[in-house]
This record gives sequence, structure tokens and C-alpha cells, in this order.
Amino acid sequence: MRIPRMSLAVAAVEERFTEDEVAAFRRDGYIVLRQFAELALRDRMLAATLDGLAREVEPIEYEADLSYPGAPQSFDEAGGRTARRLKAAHSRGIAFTDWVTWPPLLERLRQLLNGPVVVPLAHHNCVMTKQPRFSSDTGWHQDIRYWSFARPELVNVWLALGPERRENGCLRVIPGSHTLALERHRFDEQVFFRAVEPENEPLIEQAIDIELEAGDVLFFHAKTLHAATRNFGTRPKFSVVFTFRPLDNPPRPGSRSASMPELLLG
Ligand SMILES: O=C(O)CCC(=O)C(=O)O
Repeated sequence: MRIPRMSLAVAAVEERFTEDEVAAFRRDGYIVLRQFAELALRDRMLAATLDGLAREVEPIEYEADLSYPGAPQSFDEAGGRTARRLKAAHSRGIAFTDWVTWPPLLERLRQLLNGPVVVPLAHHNCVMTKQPRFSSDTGWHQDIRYWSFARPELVNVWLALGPERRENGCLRVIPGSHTLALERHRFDEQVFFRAVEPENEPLIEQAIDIELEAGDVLFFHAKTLHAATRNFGTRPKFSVVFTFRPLDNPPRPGSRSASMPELLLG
């Protein structure tokens, strides 16, 4: 389903979410803030992104690493070295620290997470890059699927550095899916929510496109089902993505989620 873009959004004029906006996030598992991130900061993040891509600064996840539908299947074939994500974004320039510590962002995260905020650097902490010729489809999934925390309570912040449309592979979400108890058999071996499955189809039909302009920010719950197609457009798409957790929701000891230091922002 396509719905008018502005009806998804709240204007970023207030310093905090209103109670209704927080309630909408809790009900839908996502909310969009239009024109939230400032241009100067976005430009600095974009410059670091373009530099990292041009110089192939590792760590990079390549399309060929995942072999999602549409991706080059090996590093040797055409487009084999197409980046899917510049990882460790936080180490790629002070602009990324400036973003995750930006008070208007933090204040809103404290509202959604009910208190002090931590940035786990083991997950997301990346710039998603979707290239026109060699990008891939990401199936329906919940980000929490491979993460390990005391509770499945984290909020992802997805910042568009340029336009995101259905055509160039914008994110699609299923409203309210973060509240559902979905049995394991509804997911495949890689824990993607099965798209061709009569039991799942009615839910997938409720999906909406999160179309964004540069500077718009999508907040979504780590249990919200989401997916995206490859980029059918002609220009690369870049999105800065971090996840945030409440202070009292630590990673489980010994898990990948606990394998890296975190930023304790308070
Ligand atoms: O832009 C995409 O393909 C979606 C990426 C995504 O949801 C993820 O990597 O968790």
C-alpha cells in the first residue's frame, strides 16, 4: 500500500515528541521525523561516506558477501566489489559522533526508550549504500533476529542522506508488527519472514513504503518487520543507521551483541 508521504510524518519543529507521537511509535513500531538532521552535519557524513567508498576503507560489507537476490554472487564477477554497508560508521569521522550525540536526537530517544540511552556499536553503526546496478533485495526481517539483549527493546535510527523512494529501494515496514508473537515456522532458515506463505501474506499486504527526503529520519523498533528492494534508480542511495538501547537492557554476555564496546550517552 502506498500512502501520502506527509501523513506518515511529524514535523521536526518541537524539541521533543508529543505524547501522541510517542503513542504512535508504540502502536506502529515506527515514526518519521521530516527534515530533522541539519544539512551541514549531513554533508559531513556524506563526505566521509564518499571518501570511504572511494578509498575502500574497511570494514565494508560487500553485496557479494551476502548474496541476497540481485547481488553479484562473487567478488570476481561484474560489480563484485560493490559495497552494501560501510561498517563501523562511528569510526569514520567525528560527524557520526556529532549525529548520535546530537541533543534533539538523544532527547527523543530517551522518550522512546524511557530513560538513559546507549549505542551498541556491534550492530548497524553503518552507512547503508545501495548502488544502482549491483544492489540487492533485503527480505522481510526483524533486526533483533541475530541480536542478543536482555529484552528485544532497541530503537533504530535511519537517516536519509538523499531521497529514498520505492524505485531506489526505500525501506518498507509493517505497522504494528513489533507487537506480534510470530512463530518460528513463519520464518525461513536465515530468519527472514517467509514472503510466499499464505499465513504471512495478509500481514505483508499491510506494508507501507517509507519514502524519505534527505534529512528525514525514520525511528523504528528492532522487532518491526521491514524489507527493501534493490535500487532500480540511477543514483546511489545512502542512509546512516545506528541502533540505540535503554541503559537497563544490556547485551547478553558472550554474544556478538556484547563483542564490542558501546557508547554510554546517558
Ligand atoms: O536497505 C535495505 O536493503 C534494508 C537493510 C536492512 O534492513 C538491514 O540490513 O537490516
